[in-house]
Amino acid sequence: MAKGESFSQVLQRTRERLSRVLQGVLGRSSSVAELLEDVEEGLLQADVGVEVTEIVLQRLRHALRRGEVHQGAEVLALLREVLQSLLPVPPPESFPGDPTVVMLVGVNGFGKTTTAAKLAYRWQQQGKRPLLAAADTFRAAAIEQLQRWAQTLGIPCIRHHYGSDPAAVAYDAVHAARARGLDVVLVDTAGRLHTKTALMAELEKLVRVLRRLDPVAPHETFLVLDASIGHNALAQAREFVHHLPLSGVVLTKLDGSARGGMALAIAHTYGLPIRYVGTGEGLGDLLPFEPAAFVEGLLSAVPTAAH
Ligand SMILES: Nc1nc2c(ncn2[C@@H]2O[C@H](COP(=O)(O)OP(=O)(O)O)[C@@H](O)[C@H]2O)c(=O)[nH]1
Ligand SMILES: [Mg+2]
Repeated sequence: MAKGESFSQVLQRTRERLSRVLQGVLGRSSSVAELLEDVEEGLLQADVGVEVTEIVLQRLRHALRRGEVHQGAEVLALLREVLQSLLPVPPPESFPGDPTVVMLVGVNGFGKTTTAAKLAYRWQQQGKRPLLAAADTFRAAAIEQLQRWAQTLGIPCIRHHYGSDPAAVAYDAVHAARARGLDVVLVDTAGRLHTKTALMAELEKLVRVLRRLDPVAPHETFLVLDASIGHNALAQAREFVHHLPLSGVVLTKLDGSARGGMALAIAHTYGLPIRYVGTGEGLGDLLPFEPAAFVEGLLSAVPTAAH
């Protein structure tokens, strides 16, 4: 089982793309215009996106013009501050339900099923008793995949057969958790159906049925986004944002991605906090999101004198 990496490690490739920003800020550029150009190119290359890059540039431009910052270290400190201010601080983990219901939604292949298993593992380590619900009934392989994770973890997995109603699976899962006194139900869902409309209708029904059992369920609905796809993942997931009561994002596959800058675009585009980050395929490869540590990981290839 992989031990899990730090932000500094998983952001290495993104940081390489940002090196232009640092070179610019820390002295390469001979004028303010050149500095801003270096920052712009670096941010765009790391997939921060045009809109957020423009916000960052405006803040820097403004501070430079008013003489609030002058030299490299000051500009860098401001840059850190601006980037961090763009990342909402996630709420602390809490388990208010009986059981707490956590739903994972998102495009096929983005990492929902793996994340369900990782969260179950994480909470199991904290002494919670989780249960997995196989509500992606569109693909037989998805049910088996979740079942295998449940076996590895030694926890129950509620499953019906392929093609059955996902809302019925979730309903049974909550009942089973209550009957067995379990704390958390993780609902894995489909990322693809015959049409997008059908998928959204199915997920909305899932929420309605859960609310019949507990008016405030699902207590968390996480949108799972694939960092290796970068900005494009945001466009692909738009439907989910419009149809579901999302409470946060899990950004998967940050390991090996040079597009970690998309984390900054997520908050801006969706107004959602990132809650966890996936750093590999193993059960332990999940980090709770921390804006300060994340920004530090983005910009840490800096000589200490510049801090
Ligand atoms: N490297 C890496 N691979 C991941 C991560 N999360 C998921 N995957 C892989 O991505 C693929 C799709 O994941 P899966 O959970 O089946 O996606 P789903 O279709 O959304 O349920 C699998 O091969 C996973 O092992 C991650 O954080 N890092
Ligand atoms: Mg899946």
